[in-house]
Formats: sequence, C-alpha cells, structure tokens
Amino acid sequence: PSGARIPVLVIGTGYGGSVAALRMARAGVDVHMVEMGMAWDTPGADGKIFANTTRPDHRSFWLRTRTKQPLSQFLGYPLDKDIPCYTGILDAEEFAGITVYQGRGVGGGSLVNGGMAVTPKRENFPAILPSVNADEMYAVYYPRANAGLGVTAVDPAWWESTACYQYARVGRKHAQRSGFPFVFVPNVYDWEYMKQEAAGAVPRSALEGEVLYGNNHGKKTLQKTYLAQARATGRVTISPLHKVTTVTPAAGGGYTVMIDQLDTGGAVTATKTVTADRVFFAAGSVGTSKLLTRLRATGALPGLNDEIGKGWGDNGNVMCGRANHMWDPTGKLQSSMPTAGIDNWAAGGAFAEVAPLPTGIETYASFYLSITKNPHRAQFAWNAAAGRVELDWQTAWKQPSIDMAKSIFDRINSKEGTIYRTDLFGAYKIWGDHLTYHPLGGAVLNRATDNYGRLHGHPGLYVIDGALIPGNASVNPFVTITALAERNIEHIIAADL
Ligand code: FAE
Repeated sequence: PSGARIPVLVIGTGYGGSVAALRMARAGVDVHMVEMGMAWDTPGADGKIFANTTRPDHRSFWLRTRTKQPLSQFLGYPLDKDIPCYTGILDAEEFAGITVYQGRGVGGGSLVNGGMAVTPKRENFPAILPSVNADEMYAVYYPRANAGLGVTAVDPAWWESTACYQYARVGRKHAQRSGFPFVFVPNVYDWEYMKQEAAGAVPRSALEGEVLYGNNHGKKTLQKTYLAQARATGRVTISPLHKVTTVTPAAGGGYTVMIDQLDTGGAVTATKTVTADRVFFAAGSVGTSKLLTRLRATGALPGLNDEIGKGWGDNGNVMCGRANHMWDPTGKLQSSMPTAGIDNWAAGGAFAEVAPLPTGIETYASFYLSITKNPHRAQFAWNAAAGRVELDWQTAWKQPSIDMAKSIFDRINSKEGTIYRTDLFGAYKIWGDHLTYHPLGGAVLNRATDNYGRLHGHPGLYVIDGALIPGNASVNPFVTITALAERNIEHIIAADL
C-alpha cells in the first residue's frame, strides 16, 4: 500500500532478486518485490499463457507496435509484423549501437531464455570476477545455485537417438571433424517432460519451438523454483506491473521509493510511495544501471561514486548460421532448448552454443550463438536534455567478436566445404552483430559497490544482479548471476540484517 514502511524492497524479480528474496525471507525478514512486467500466471483467449515463437502476438513484446525478432529474415523474407502495443514478455530495448533483449515479468529473464545453465571453467573465473574467492564459489555457491535452479544434464542415450537433437549431433560432428572440443551443457528444462513431448504423450513446448516468448510447459523458470519457495515462506509479496522510478534517502532514515503502476497498454494508472529500510537493485544489468545512473546524475542519490554506469559489456554475443550439404540435414523437429557448445575459449576466445532454428521445416542450416572474449566496455550516461539514459556501445565494437567466432566457423566451413548463411539477419549479412541476450555490468562489484554489492555512499542500498559482473562471463551468465547473488546475500544477512 502507498505510504507504507517496509523492511526490504527488491526491485525486479529475475535471478538476483529471486535469490535475495528467498534467502532474506528464510532468515525471517519480510520482503516486498516490485516488478514492471506482468505476472504471467493467467492463460489468454487461446488457453495458453505464452505465445509461440513462430506466431508472435501482443504477448510477445514489451510495448512495441511491431515485432523485432532476433532473426529478422528467413530465406530473404522479412519476418517482422505489426502487433498491438502491450506489456509483453520480451523487451528489445534499443540503444544507439545495440539492441538488448531482456525478459519482462515475474521471473525476469528466466521467462524467455534458453535455459542453458553453464558453470564457467574454474580457470576462467579470475577474469570474470577478480575480487571474488573462487574456492568458495566452486565449493559452495555454484553448487547451491545449480541446486536452487534445478539444473540437470540431458540423458546421453536419449540425446543420441531423438529426432529433436539431430541438429546438435550435426553440430558435434562438424566440431569434432575440425578438432574442436565439443561439450554438453546442462539446462533447467525438465528432461522427463521433453521425453514425453517426443513420445506424443503431453502438450509440446520445447518441441513446439517455444522459448523467446515463454514456455507453456517443461522449463523450470524462477516462478517454479526460487520464487515458488520464496512465496511458500509467507513473507514475500510481489507487485507486478509496478515500475520503480525513484529511490532517495528518507528524512527519518531508510529510502523513499516512488513506483508507477502500469496498465497493460503501458500507461501509468497510479503513483505510489513506500519507505524501505533497505533497497536491493535487481532490475537486471540495464535496468539497474539506468536507474542508478539517473539517480546519481539528478542528485536523488548523490553519494554514489563515479563507477556507476561503467564496465558494461555484451558478453561478446554474436550469431551466425552455416549452410550444410544435403547429406547433413539438421531436422525439421528441433528442441528449442540447447544442449551443447563448441569450446574454443582458450585458443580462439569463443564459446559457441549450438543453437536451434525451430522453423518446422528442414533448413539444412546450423545456427550458433557465440560468446566471445570481446574487450570493449561501454558506459551509461544521463542525457538531461532528452531525459533518458544512453549507452555508448558502437556496432563496430562487435568486430573482435566476429573474428573470434570465425576462429571456429571458418575452420569448420573449410573442412566441410560449406559456407555461411547470408539470409538470416538481412540481405547478404552473415553476422548477427546488432544485439545481445547477455547484458552484464554497469554497477560492477568492488567498484560501484563493495565486494558484496553494497553501494558506496548510501548504507542500505545494494546491487544483486547481472550489473555486478563486469561485462563478460565466458559462458551463458545466469548460473554465475545466481551463484554470486547466493554468495552476497549470505554475507549481507549475516552482517547487516
Ligand atoms: P533479469 O533476469 O533481467 O531480471 C530483472 C527484472 O527486473 C526484469 O523482470 C525486469 O522487468 C525488472 N525491472 C527492470 N527495471 C525495473 C524497474 N524500474 N522497476 C521494476 N522492475 C524492473 O536480471 N542466460 C543463460 O545463462 N542461459 C541461457 O540459455 C540464456 N538464454 C537467453 C535467451 C534470451 C532470449 C535472453 C533475452 C536472455 C538469455 N539469457 C540466458 C540471459 C539471462 O536470462 C540473463 O542474464 C538473466 O536473466 C539476468 O538476470 P538478472 O537477475 O540480472
């Protein structure tokens, strides 16, 4: 209720926010979570909560009148189409040099992501989070995160035989024939459910191509894991369609938080104020960075230091497709949950996810999302005249990522006698270099905050999401975001609460 005083307010319900809420609630603290997106717990007119990837509708995008699909073309035909403006699930947030895809709703990115749950190699960890004790992370917090998220490995025997991973087996064959290490990657999808999908015994989700606009079945999103457990404590409340706009010190201690209530057209229907003793920024790398950058620049939080907004990276994301020969079909049935990667990190700076292209037809295409060791870091800044936060990333900064991805795919193409696809990202364009799925940084650990996420200059304010990680995780990031949140919240509960 407006005007209330509460002990803890958490901004955002993604990985960082969900870990913080569960652990504080279990420690006996009442927690209120504020989420700008929808609850995603009610079926639409078609009986489904989420829209299919191949049939986007109003539920698919956050306040857009036209879709902005990551793969904008197929066989040279543009795929985007008009849709009603709605508080849909996937935000294609456009900055000058990059489009940043993010999940919107209770569960954050877990609603829209591919579920790939990757723990980085131990040897790569010091470069990811240099100030964090790696022994503790690998002994305690990565295992805790993997358990909390419900991470499991695909049954290898089933993987070898099922039609829906033909594309991944082709990916393995080509990787191994060129001498690259091929690695299996765990996932949060319920593999028993997927086997039942393949057997025709249950409604299909991963095998119906569902992913970008939500999974109606099978995927263990945060709604089913951390947030379900948090709610079960009876101490956690969540307000969907509420967006935090301002956090500022309150006269009697604590922080005054201003919140806009939204309708499903995105209009503000009410403005509410609460006072919280502690506020956790868990709005995601972009959401947290935008809030903190504006609040610092406008004087609402004058004590924040000048590391706010710095150290942002795209996790080196770059996409590409390869055209296979007719004797290497990738299958018309493709599970939307990836299971495998090509690891050329040490030698070439690239880890390539063997990604699905679930079109329902045989495409003879192999599709990859590469994570690369891109050295560029961008900065958020407040543009007072325009009244918005901007990011100075440049599209040309993807060139090192393209070069690193080529360390894998040029060699595979040469070995297989194949070529790149040029019909997926625009006419004759090979590289998907205009986007990221993995925004990281902007309020970096041990710089904008102390070594546990306490913001400098304002006791009682914390960052606990992907904004803490300085731009690159060497693999898909949500397990690392979750594990770091587990580490930080344990320390904060013991020392501060
Ligand atoms: P996040 O999950 O983004 O949660 C932040 C939440 O805060 C969101 O629900 C926002 O709506 C909300 N919010 C923002 N601003 C406000 C505000 N002012 N007031 C109230 N609420 C607000 O943050 N990662 C993997 O590891 N494996 C994958 O397979 C994978 N696939 C992906 C596929 C796609 C298409 C996308 C978009 C991402 C993928 N990711 C994947 C990335 C992963 O989902 C992402 O790193 C995490 O979700 C980030 O977690 P955070 O807790 O930082």
